[in-house]
Amino acid sequence: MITRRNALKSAVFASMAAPALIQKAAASEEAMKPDGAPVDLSKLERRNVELVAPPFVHEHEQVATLEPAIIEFEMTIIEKELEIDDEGTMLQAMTFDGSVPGPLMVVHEGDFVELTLINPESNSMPHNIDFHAATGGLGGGSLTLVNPGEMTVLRFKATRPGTFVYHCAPGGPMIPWHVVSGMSGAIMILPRDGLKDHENKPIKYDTVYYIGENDFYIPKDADGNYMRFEDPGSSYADTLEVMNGLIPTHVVFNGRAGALTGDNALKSTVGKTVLFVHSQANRDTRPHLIGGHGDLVWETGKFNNPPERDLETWFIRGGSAGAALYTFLQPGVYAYVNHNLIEAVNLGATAHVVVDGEWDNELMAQVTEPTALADAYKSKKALP
Ligand SMILES: [Cu+2]
Repeated sequence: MITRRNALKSAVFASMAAPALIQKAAASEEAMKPDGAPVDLSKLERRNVELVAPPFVHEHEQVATLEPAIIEFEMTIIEKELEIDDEGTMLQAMTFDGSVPGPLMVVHEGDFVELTLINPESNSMPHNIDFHAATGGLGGGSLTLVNPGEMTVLRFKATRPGTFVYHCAPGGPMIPWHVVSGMSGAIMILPRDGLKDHENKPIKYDTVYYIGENDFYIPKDADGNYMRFEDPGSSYADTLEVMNGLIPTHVVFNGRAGALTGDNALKSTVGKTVLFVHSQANRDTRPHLIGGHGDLVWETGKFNNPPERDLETWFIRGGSAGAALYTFLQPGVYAYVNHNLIEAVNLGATAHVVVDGEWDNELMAQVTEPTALADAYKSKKALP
């Protein structure tokens, strides 16, 4: 049996693999290019950005008007119990900055991301961060492992434009467990001159919504009721058993079933353009906007590739973040779902977008409202 103590030990063992030499180099302001030319980061401007909980995103420029800079972010890792559905099912969650998913960071290609990562004394586990956008050091994972009561600062250069997952990866079986406990988020690295369409023409969005999808694995007791645990460590053994069966009990957007429906529905207006950034750090998914489309979709999320057009459903590979741009043409309530409809409807992966505006009768009209079948039709089709 894997106890909490063993779980902690394996995570701490993983931390010992981090070479001290790399840590030292990472702490220096004097970086070196591959050709040996020094890069003096002390000359770069520093800009501090306050992160915002999803589905919202901090203010940012789409086309960079300023020179590349060091963009400072701060995240506090918070272990806390979260309710994940309307039935009161509880998860011993581990979070970046208190939200599931963690906040979306937005920078431009050529900027330096400098993250202060804080693991407060009140937590019970070591944590770290692996940025899929970063190069080397296990995405930063080998340089950022912090025990409760510690902090660390990681800097990496944003070299590839696109949407990328970040997640906790503290070593061994701790990696999938921390990820399915909520420790993932995304970063969007915009080209300095902004997004381009399939013809390489500049395009803009009015709003970004960040949707992080999670698969949860909540153990059941002998009576078939979801179990509740005192702390993350005591949930580990039972949770691992469900995880290894690969069948999630919940598949949700933004940390709980119903997180983005009802009063929390996303909002837009006819004529407005929304960029949906969708991440899944662990498992494949297939977003679909019921009644709408993906006008331009970067299915793999990487802006150096031309976007696909007019998609009905797009595929987000587990461990990646994609981006879909859509201009709303009709008012109404749209469901944004994972189009495995069992996961959408029964397990929780549904969001709503409430759109204001004028109905376009050319695009769609109710020619006859539902009404009793007329006798003429019955005889024509030989119906009873
Ligand atoms: Cu963690």
